[in-house]
Amino acid sequence: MKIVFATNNAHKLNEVAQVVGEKFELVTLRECGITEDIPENEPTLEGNALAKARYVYSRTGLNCFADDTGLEVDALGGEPGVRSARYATDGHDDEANKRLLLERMQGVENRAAQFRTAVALIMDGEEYLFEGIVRGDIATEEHGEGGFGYDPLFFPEGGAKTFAEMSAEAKNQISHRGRAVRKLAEFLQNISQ
Ligand code: ITT
Repeated sequence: MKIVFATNNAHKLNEVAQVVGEKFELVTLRECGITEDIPENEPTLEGNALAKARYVYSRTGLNCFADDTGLEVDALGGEPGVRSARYATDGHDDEANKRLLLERMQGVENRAAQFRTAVALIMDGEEYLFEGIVRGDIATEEHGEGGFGYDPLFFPEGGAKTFAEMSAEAKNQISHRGRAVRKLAEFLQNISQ
């Protein structure tokens, strides 16, 4: 089954391709001729994921899904949340975002946080949502070179390694995106049988 994954983030594409394996052929935005940035102005992760999927569906008519992810920090009242990409600046400045997070968390004892992913699927015009969450803790400094975004600052599930210190497979096993995309893959498999 061919399905469009509406993302411009190559790291996400690799992670998701690994989870869905051979079962689905992922079509990229570029392959559908969509090169412009898709607006993400909704107040929730679910709203943004749906907005991205609707944009692609209306342009291509192809079955598609999109994800929106946020890092939700307990001591910051769930921030940066839906604003995770634009936390420090208007753009996707990962370095500035991590610096600002460390600054806001300086001296804060409660370091509990979660990554949350909302996946929106549009299949034959019907809309579906899937969610994946991983709880963890915010580090006091960066650890590791792998992953992307906030990964060097997040210790998942009480572990001693950040996502940036784990292999892609190990991250996918327990990550927000791995969990949400496995639900999506199961759903797609059930309806295609
Ligand atoms: P899209 O094209 O799919 O929209 P994006 O990079 O804009 O790609 P998001 O809006 O979902 O993706 O990302 C929000 C922010 O959260 C952004 O700063 C990412 O770097 C960060 N992020 C997303 N997934 C992450 C993950 O698995 N680990 C660490 N940071 C992540």
